[in-house]
Amino acid sequence: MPDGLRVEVDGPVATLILDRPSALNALTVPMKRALLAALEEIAADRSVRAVILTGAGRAFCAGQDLAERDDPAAVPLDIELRERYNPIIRALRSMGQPVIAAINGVAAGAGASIAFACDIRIAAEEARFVLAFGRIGLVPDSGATWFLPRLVGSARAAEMALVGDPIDAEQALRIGLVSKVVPRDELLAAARVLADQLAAGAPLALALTKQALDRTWSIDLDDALDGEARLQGIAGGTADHAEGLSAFREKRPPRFTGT
Ligand code: LHQ
Repeated sequence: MPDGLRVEVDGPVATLILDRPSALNALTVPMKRALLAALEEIAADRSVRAVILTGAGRAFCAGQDLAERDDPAAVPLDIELRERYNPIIRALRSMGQPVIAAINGVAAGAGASIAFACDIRIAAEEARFVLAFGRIGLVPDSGATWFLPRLVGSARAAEMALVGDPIDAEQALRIGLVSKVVPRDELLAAARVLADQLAAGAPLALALTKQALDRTWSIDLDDALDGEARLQGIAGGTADHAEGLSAFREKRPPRFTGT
């Protein structure tokens, strides 16, 4: 693929594969554009109910392509972030469908940040996370400083961000950065099992659940309780809620339609 991203849609599951294995899927401008466009397209496609994000070859993603930064025409870093990285992070959080990061190998720099921004992370035994920013005199970006303390707590986040030592898959599992570790050749199958499970869920309820979880970081308990009641009012009015109740009564699996 010339833009370094493959998109495979199989039934209700879209798999996005960062595909520049010779450079460990380091992100170029065309890849970032393609990734954002794919996320926006999927967000608007009601037939896609779950997303898997993974990398080709031995890496998940090595972050920004550093060779690209040597180009005298490269835009300043703050512009690069505002215009190319931040929209990807926002798209991952605002899309209704759950996104599973299937971390097949090293996730470094903004590659780690993108994994942090996904809803669920599962990893191959070979996976590792490297907050590589400090080594090149930069600060963690693309949401890393926001997601990491929330995922692993402030003490571990500070160590990862300031020291920058790689965190291997076993450690990542122990500190709650990933929820499952499997052998590499089983990773995509494990991601697919999870994606199918999510794809069988009620799409609107899943989208509202994402919203509710994200909101909790900036509100107090009273606001959370009010917010849950508001979202439940919406979910309670859907055909999927009625279908869920019918399926329970009839002792059969529900068939959700996203309405
Ligand atoms: C790479 C890269 C890479 C190009 C490996 N670029 N080629 C946002 C705003 C704008 C600008 C600045 O950045 C940001 C956010 C960021 O993402 S900053 C952080 C950028 N990423 C890094 O600093 C990570 C750099 N890479 C590494 O530290 C290592 O490659 C890791 C730890 C990822 C993997 O190490 P190894 O497994 O030992 O692999 P390797 O180093 O031998 O890499 C294999 C090849 O991939 C090699 O090419 P070659 O032609 O020699 O085989 C590397 O040059 C290439 N590569 N990362 N980011």
